[in-house]
Amino acid sequence: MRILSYEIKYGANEKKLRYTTPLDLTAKETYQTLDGGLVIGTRAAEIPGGIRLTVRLRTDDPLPLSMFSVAVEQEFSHDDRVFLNGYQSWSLSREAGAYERAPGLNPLFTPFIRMFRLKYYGDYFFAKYGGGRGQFHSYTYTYIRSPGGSISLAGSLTERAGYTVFRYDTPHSRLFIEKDCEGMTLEGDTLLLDIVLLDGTLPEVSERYFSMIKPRRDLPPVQTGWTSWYYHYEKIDEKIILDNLRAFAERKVPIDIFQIDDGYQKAVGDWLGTNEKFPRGMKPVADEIRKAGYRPGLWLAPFIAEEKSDIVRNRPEWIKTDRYGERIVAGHNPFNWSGNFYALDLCNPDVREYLRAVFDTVLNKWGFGIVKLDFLYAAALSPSCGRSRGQLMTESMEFIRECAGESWVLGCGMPLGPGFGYTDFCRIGSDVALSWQGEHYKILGIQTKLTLEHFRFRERVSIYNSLMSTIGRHMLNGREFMNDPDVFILRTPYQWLTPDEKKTLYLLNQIFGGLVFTSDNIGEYDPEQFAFYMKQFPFRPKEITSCEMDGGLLRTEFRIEKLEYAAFANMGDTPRTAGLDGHYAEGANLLESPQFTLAPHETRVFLRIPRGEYAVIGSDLHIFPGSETESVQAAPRGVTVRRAPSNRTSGVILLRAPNGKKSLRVNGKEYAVEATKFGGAVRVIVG
Ligand code: 9PG
Repeated sequence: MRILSYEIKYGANEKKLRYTTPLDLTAKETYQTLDGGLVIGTRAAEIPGGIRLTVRLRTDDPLPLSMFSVAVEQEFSHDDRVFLNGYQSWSLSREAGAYERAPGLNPLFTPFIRMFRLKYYGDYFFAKYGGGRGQFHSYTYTYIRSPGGSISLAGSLTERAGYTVFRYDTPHSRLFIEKDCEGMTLEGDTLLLDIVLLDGTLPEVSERYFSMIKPRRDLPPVQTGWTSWYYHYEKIDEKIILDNLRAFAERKVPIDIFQIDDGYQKAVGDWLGTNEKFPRGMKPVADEIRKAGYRPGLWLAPFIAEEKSDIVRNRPEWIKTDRYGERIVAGHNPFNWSGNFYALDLCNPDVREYLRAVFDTVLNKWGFGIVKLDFLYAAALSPSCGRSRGQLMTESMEFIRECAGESWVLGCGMPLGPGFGYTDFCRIGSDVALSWQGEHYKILGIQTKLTLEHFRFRERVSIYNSLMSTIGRHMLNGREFMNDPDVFILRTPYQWLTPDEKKTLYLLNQIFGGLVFTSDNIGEYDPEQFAFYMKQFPFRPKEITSCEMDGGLLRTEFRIEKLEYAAFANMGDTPRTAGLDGHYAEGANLLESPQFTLAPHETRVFLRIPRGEYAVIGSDLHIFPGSETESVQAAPRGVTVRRAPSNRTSGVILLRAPNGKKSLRVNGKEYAVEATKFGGAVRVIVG
């Protein structure tokens, strides 16, 4: 990547001004005074593995800034891949071929798109969608992956002055690093741009880049749990919640969080009152959850209010308006809500005071220990108060943290960059649907094959869409927040997934997620489903060492402490073959250089058989064989294998026996040593 020049557009003395200036990085610092007294300073510094470029602006009189862009020269080969980070949590984020097309919403469906205000869920109403080959953009960070696997990353260290948009034009060998500064008024000193360009492997550049971003938060440990949304949706009541809670408590399932989603509140916006389905209010429910040993969680959408809410009816001045005085619509949901929902005006001190009271009530009076904050993008739909969208979003996230104190926040529907350092957990993909591609639409009463994929709606509810971002954004997990990949589904009723699809969603969420929930009523599971569900415990952090997509086939390698795994997922609709070199275990089956065919939407996980005496070389107690075991201790009187306390499954652990042993005493029982493909082993029966 070679930085060429910058371009700036602003207003001064009633004129629109525009400058383009070459950027000479051999000069460490440059200063230039432009018309209207605007001073622009650039600074380039070498950092380990790359460079850091900062751009500062200074003006005594307020000046409107309308555009800032840095042009970078970069040659793209046809085999290069480019990571495109979507606008907000739900927006598809994936690697694209350097010469692919990624056009905006499909104009064929304009009436529907208008009716449901789909534009406002994404960036379609303000971003540039060229639609030509190699014309696409990425928010806050991006990288180019060359065929050998080397990575060139470009990332912003702060979105405080506005979203940083990496806009590609690959046929013209260009990458433009732009600030979305619409609506921004400059005054005093502004750190406009602070970016790094880094080269290395994906784990290397991720580690360097994300560790430089400020503010930083100490992140919580990985979490498992339950949420009410993806089974009952808004049709929850106290009984449904407590029935589900009982199913976990009776079986002593060691989840961490039990979260109530949308459906308890009086209306979206009216958070201080519950509806008739929660006649005792929320405190008694939170208390029961705590009594069962779980952390109670509650869903809120603090920046919006729906049509029928008291806020919309009685506090019209709390709703943000555009320059024509029209209320700003954040979306339209006639299904579970009352139609339009509107953005609150966070510049209004009364709105802030109300939200402080809401957080105080939910966290301190009702006693919830984590809040899922949804539709956060609504804080920054339109520039206002002299601030760009990214500025508004960053300040809103700062406000959220102020309201929540040290309580855990799970961000959702959130532009990610501005939330870095403010949330503990964050949704990093779309909602899952109850089928692989989401709903097929009926048009004029006729069932079609059309899904929102045909609309090119990147925020669409779909398992495929969700998983693509779970894979694409995995590097954020444990660095900026703990990734929430959305729920997995193992149940039988009310879903339309094949067994392979259920397993893929389960395994990929467990590999790449830092907070993994389900909405299943585990009391409805048959014994086989329950056993499979229990094989997630203990849920341990993963270190992803490689992750590559090859035309719909995912191949990833990761570590759980010292154990090494490889997983393959066929995200495509036709069978794919794959293979591994070396010694692997799939469950308790030992395999030499396995070669296999993956059915559409199928995933398989393999443990690389570790070396050493008394190593666990296979196990069917856990979806990641071997990670159920905490320690193996060998003493003259026998071997002790200790499982993690949360692992309660039954099955076998394959333990390597040292050379020359005929039998081995393990956990007080004598086992014959069997000859396996890879030497002597004992088959320890557990449970
Ligand atoms: C509650 C839900 C759940 C869910 C959230 C969010 O693009 N869309 O139209 C769209 C609408 C709703 C939505 C996601 C996308 O769901 O992600 O987990 O909390 O709200 O209403």
